[in-house]
Amino acid sequence: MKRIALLGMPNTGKSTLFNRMTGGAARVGNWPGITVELLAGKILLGGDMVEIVDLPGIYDLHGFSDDEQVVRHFLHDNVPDIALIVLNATQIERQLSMLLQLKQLNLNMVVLLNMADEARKYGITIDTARMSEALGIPIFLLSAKYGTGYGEAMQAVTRALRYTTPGLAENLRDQLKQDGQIEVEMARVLQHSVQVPARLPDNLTNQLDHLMLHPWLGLPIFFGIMYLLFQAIFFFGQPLQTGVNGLFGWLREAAIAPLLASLPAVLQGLLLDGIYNGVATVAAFVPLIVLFFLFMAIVEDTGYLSRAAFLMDALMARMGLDGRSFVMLLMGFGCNVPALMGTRVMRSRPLRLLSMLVIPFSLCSARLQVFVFFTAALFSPKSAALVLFSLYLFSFASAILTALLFKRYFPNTEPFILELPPYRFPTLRQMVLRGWHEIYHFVHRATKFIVAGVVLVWLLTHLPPSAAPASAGTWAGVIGAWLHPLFAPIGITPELTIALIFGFVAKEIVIGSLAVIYGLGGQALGGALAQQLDWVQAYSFMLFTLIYTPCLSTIATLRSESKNTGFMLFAIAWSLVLAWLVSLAFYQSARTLGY
Ligand SMILES: Nc1nc2c(ncn2[C@@H]2O[C@H](COP(=O)(O)OP(=O)(O)OP(=O)(O)O)[C@@H](O)[C@H]2O)c(=O)[nH]1
Ligand SMILES: [Mg+2]
Repeated sequence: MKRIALLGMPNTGKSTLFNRMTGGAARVGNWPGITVELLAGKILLGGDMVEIVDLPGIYDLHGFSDDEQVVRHFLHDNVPDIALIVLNATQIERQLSMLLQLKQLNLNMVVLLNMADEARKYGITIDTARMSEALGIPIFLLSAKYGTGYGEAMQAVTRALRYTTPGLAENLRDQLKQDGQIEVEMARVLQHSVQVPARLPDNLTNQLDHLMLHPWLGLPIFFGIMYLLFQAIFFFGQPLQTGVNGLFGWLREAAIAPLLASLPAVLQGLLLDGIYNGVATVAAFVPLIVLFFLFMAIVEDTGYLSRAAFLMDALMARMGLDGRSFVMLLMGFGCNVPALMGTRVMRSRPLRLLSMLVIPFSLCSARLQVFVFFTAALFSPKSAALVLFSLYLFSFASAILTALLFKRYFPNTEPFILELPPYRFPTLRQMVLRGWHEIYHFVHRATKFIVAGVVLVWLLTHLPPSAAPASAGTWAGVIGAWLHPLFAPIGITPELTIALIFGFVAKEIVIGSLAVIYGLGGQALGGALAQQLDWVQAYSFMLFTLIYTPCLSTIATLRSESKNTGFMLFAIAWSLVLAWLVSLAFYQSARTLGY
C-alpha cells in the first residue's frame, strides 16, 4: 500500500488536514506540539488504497527533541511515497527553510500552503505557479480548516501518486548543503513569488492580546475565564447527568430486571448490582465529561493556551518549570496521559522529568467524576462549588510543592521561546469530531477497565459464599481490615479503602466499585454514603483520591516517556506519601478543631 506522510512545522494544520482527508479525529489545537505520535488512517485515493500518516510538527529536521526524533525515525524506516509538506502560508519566509531541508532528501513531495484564509486576510499574495517553477515541486494554496482549495490539492496528490517511489532517502544525518546556501536559494524563491505587506493590518489578535496579556489584568482575566468555563460545564452538565441517571434507573426496572428475572439470584446480583449499577453510575458522567472536553477543545483551539503560557511563565520559572509546563498542567485537567506526552516538545531532559513529576497532580476529568459525586452527596449545592474549587487549589498546590521540593535535582537550562499564534475560532465540525472522540474514548476505557473492575469488586465483596455480601467476612472485608491501621488515621473506612485500591487502576472505577460495594446505584448510593460518612471523612477521601497516582495508564506513560523505571517508581511513591500526609494533616486538624 502506498503511503503519504504529512510533514511540516508545528501548528501548521497537519492534523486538521489529516482529519479532512481521513474523516478521523486526530487532536487539533492552536498550540505548537499537539501531535506527539504517529497517527495513520487509510483512504481511497484515485482508485488506490493509501495510508495517510499524521506526524508531529518539527522545527528542524536535525532537531533533537523527542518528537523530532519520532519524525526522523519514521522517515528513516519508511520512505513515504509522497511527503505532503504543510506550511503556514502566513509565515512562508520562516517555513521555507524546512522545505528546502526536506527537498534535499529527494522525497516525492507535494507542498501545501495552508491557512490560505489567514494569508488573504493579512494581504499576503503568493504566486504558487511561479514558486512551483522555481522549486520544481507542485505547490498549492489551501485552507484545511474551511476546505477551500482542498479538491485541487487532492487531485495533485493523486497525480503525484503515479510517480515511482523514490529510492532510499539520503542519510538524514548528513547536512547536504550549508545553511548559507539554503538562504540564498530561499531569497531566490521568495523574491518573485511572495508579497507580504510592509505592515500587517492591525487585527483582532493584536487588539485582544492588548487586553489578555495586560500586565495587571492578564492573570485575573485568565482565572476569570477558567472559573466561568467550569460554571458553564456544571450548569449544562448536571441536568444532563441527572437525566441519564434517571434513564438508566428506568431501564433497569422496566427492561433489564424483568429480563434477568429467571436467572439464579447470584448471577442476577452480579449482572444487576455489579455490572449494571457500576457501569450505569459511571456512564451518567459521560455528558459532563464530553462537555468538559468540548470546552477544553475551545480553549485549546482558540490559541489562548499560548497566552496562558506567556502569563504564567515567570511564575513557573521560580519553580524550575516554564510556561509549557503550565499548559501541560491545564491539559492534564482533561487527561494526564496526553499532557505527559505533550512534554516531548521540551528539549531539556531535567525540565521534562520535573514537568512529568508534577503533571499527575492535575485534577483530571476522571477524578472530577469522583468529586462531583461526593460533593453532590455530602455537601449543600452552595458549598459544593466551593469544595470543588478548593480541590483544584489543592491540585495546583501539590504540583507547586512537588516542583519546589525537587527542582534542584532537575536543573533546567533550556531557554523557552514562546510563539503566540493568532486567535482562531473552532468550527462546528472540529467540535463534533472532538466530542465524538471523547465518547469513543470513554466506551473504550469502559470496556477495558470499568467492567473488569466492577466484576472484580463484586467478586471480592461476595466471596467466600459463606460470608454475607460486603460484610467483614468477605475478601474485601479482610483486605479492608488489614489496611485499616494505615487508613484509619485519615478517616477512610474499609469500604472506601477498597474503592481506593481499585482507583489505582483507573479513577473511573472508584464510583463504580462503591456502587457494587453498597449494592446501590446513582442517587441511592449518594444517600447511603451521606449516612455513613461525615464531610470531614469525605473531604479526606477526596484529597487522597486527588493526590495519589491517577491511573495505570498514567503510570505506564510515565514509564514509557521517561524510559526510566526508577523515575516511575519514585513518582508513584511520592504521590502516595504526599496523599497520605495531606489527608492526615487535614483529617487530624479538622477533628482537633471539633468538626
Ligand atoms: N484559519 C485557519 N486555521 C487553521 C487552518 N488549518 C488549521 N487551522 C488551525 O490551526 C491550528 C493548528 O492545527 P493542527 O491541525 O493542530 O496543527 P498541526 O500541524 O497538526 O500541529 P502540531 O500537531 O502541533 O504539529 C488549529 O487551531 C486549527 O484549527 C486553516 O486552513 N485556516
Ligand atoms: Mg497535529
